[in-house]
Amino acid sequence: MKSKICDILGIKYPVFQGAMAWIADASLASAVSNAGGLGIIAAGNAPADVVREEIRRTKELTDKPFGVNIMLLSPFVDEVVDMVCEEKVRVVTTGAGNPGKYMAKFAENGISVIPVVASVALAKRMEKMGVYAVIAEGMESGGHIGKLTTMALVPQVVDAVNIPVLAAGGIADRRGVNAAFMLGADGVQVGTRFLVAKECTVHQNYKNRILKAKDIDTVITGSITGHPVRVLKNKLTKVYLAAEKKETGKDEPDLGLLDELGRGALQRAVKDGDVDGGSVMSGQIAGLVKQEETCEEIIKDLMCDLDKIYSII
Ligand code: TUI
Repeated sequence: MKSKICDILGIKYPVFQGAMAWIADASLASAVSNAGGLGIIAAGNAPADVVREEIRRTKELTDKPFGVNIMLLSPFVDEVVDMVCEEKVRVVTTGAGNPGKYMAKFAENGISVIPVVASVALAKRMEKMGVYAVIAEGMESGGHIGKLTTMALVPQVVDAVNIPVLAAGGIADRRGVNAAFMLGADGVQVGTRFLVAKECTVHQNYKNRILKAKDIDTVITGSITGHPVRVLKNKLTKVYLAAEKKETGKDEPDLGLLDELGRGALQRAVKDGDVDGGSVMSGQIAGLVKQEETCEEIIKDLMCDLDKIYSII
């Protein structure tokens, strides 16, 4: 079994680093790419110039392939799409939506598009639009999530499409990687474990929360607003979940209050280290993540013995 992903993208290991908004910058992405995986810069909600700067820094820090993730709920999507084309980024992953309206532009610029999908229907639609591969992401993941688990989603997507499938959600060690390959995936995307990488510039308080998290420590906020987000439980989630339940008299939750509570919350946790009042996005697998390591150590550990088992490398 040879992973199709590696040959075409020019990477050594079929491991993508999950795009984490405000977190996945040039430092993390270049370290992952230098270690043989695919480092990914997260555009998140940032304007194009901020992301351009990270792309240029990454080009200085690595000569290996890397990607940019475009978060489709961002108000800056259009300008970020134009900018990744100008910067001749080779791989674009997308999240939190359907990248359909940008596909022609990506194709004109020779960009390989790899969208995150949370359902078979979207995977099939994406295949028809000519994407290079899909990332089937289960709801074990941190951040914005769909409804299905990795175990249920990945094999159904694998059977439904004829393009490579990467598995994401709940994968943080070689057992998870093996399981993904058993489900028919051609590669994996890993987020939470790279959050505590030595090269990851997230605030140390955030890393410490991940390192001490237990299996049952995440909750899902935002179900009511249609944008469910998995985060570690803290003071903010207590208030937020209570506000989601609270009725305003019109039999509706107080959407204004929810908006206010959520605004800037991720940035507060990532940059200021406010892990009580901020949003600490994390996958369910955080309980397995016990030490800070370099990206090279993480990738070697994820891939350990896999080459012998599947001769994928
Ligand atoms: O996008 C993510 N994870 C994210 S984005 C993010 S920033 C954010 N903050 C607050 C609210 C919302 C976003 C933090 N984490 N993962 C990829 C992902 N995409 N997960 C699920 C999906 C998805 C869900 C539904 C993709 C497409 C979709 O349907 C689109 C359609 O039109 O059918």
